[in-house]
Amino acid sequence: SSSTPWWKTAAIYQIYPASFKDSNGDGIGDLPGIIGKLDYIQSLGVDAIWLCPMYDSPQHDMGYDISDYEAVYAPYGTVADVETLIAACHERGMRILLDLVINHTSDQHAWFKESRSSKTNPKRNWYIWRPARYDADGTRRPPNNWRSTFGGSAWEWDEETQEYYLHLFAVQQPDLNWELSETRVAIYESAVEFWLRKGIDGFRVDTVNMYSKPLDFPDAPVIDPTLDCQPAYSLYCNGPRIHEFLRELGHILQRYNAMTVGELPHTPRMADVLDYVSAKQKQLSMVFQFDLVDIGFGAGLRYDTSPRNWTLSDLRARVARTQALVDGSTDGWSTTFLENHDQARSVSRFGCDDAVTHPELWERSAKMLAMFVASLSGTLFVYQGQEIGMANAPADWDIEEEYKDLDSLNYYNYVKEHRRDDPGALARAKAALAHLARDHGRMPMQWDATPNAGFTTASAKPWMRVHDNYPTLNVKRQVHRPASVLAFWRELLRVRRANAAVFAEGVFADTDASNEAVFVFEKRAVQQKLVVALNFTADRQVVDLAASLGGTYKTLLKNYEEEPLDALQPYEGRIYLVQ
Ligand code: TEU
Ligand code: CA
Repeated sequence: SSSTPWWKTAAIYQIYPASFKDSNGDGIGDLPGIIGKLDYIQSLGVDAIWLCPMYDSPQHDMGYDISDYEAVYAPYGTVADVETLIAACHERGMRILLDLVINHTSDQHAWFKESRSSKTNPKRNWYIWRPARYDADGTRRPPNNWRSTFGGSAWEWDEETQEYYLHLFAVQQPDLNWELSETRVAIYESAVEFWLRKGIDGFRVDTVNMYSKPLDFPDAPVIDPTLDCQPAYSLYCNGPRIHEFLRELGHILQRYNAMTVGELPHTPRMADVLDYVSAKQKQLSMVFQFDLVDIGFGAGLRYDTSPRNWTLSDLRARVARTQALVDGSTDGWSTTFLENHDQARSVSRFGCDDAVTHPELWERSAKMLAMFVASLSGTLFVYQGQEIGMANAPADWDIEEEYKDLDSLNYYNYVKEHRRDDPGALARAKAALAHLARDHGRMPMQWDATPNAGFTTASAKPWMRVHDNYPTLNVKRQVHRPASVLAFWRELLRVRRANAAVFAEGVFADTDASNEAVFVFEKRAVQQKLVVALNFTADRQVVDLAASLGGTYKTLLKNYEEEPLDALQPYEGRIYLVQ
């Protein structure tokens, strides 16, 4: 209907500027590179793009450490290039979202430089400063035991002014103090309205549930006694004033009719999620919930885990829990996604990623996972390279040499230093990172089979190494081949759009929650239903689809020719429409 917002049934393509396309041979992707590929993006059939941070930044955390909200990181281009990109998207009938990172700034932002300059500076309280605690013997300790997301204490001592500042992420990412209305107004003016006035259509909102801290800063319970500081998500996520702040931000966004997708980690209760996205609350349009992609991570340190440490029954329980928000029983909305710049590649986590020696299994599993994510309800997000089945870095790549993410490297160095007595520790850390590191999603986009995969010029040194498999796995090889992963995604997005009521808004039901090999689920709409059958294993599985398919049905999508109702081949997937 005319009152349905554009974004509910949309597919949105996420771009990581450093790794998408380099236009000038410096080895770093850039805005002109993106502009030159907009026809390709449009040809996929997506409605919008989300551009990861392109703001000025010292790049300790790939631009999530912003030193100036109103300027662009010079290697990416200029503000004028962003204006050109906005216009070029709109000319093609696509919308554009920017990334809004307002939990913290860079320590090189002018606001923080002032704040740390003295205790009496007018911007001192724009960040979160606290005195030390002292033990009886005079040992200095941080205000509490919180651990930062990237390791070590969440508090950094400032020699100059003899206080600690809070950083939930890297040391170079001090948390803003949202308690002060003066600070909030400055954030809205600089980070939010500066770009809304340029005509963007909305924001992906970073760490949207962390702005309101409990002001007594309680210690986190000790969940791992071997760590000197503790994960404290449940204390700083979803804090006391968070919804007041987001309603305030919402007033501004509504003036521009801007759409928002908030990043909502560590929020397991669906009632809490609904508070952010309920239409009558007027806070966010939708959120990213991490229930599904967090599967297989460790509870204390995220990478304290082993590869493929998940079960299908756990995965389907996470799907069922999150789909309940978008089944029409609430006035809220959410997303469906398997990849982003913080995740390893989905074919490596859930399928077969060996495109060179097992091309058939790789291709089938990439298509099966595409059917999986696209047939769930919610706004669909596709991450660059996912549409061609890009894979994790080879497991034998040297971590210290090739990985760039501070999260990976901090973890690796922590294990090296603190677990010397445990002979297997380093090998386990390597295996976990080879499977789950954020680096895997950040490798250069593979455009063709020329040196450097067409990401940059042949003689350039790309900022991150190009995957060894690029001669086999690249856009050029797939773009005109009807059986390719890329062609499959285009058809899938077309079919999803044509049947949006059941694909994007249908009611999910699992058919056999304890099955550890095959995931068969239904999606119901008023007139029709989907039956989606997915084999998550590399073996043939016996199934009984006839029971679910009663009535007239047709096959909308599949990744094998034959379609017997009593068996699924390795990584086979089918989507049936039942009327
Ligand atoms: O991520 C925030 C977040 O909570 C996590 O998903 C985080 O990436 C993960 O737990 C770390 O291993 C956002 C951005 O997406 C991420 O790239 C940034 O590093 C982070 O915020 C800090 O701005
Ligand atoms: Ca460049």
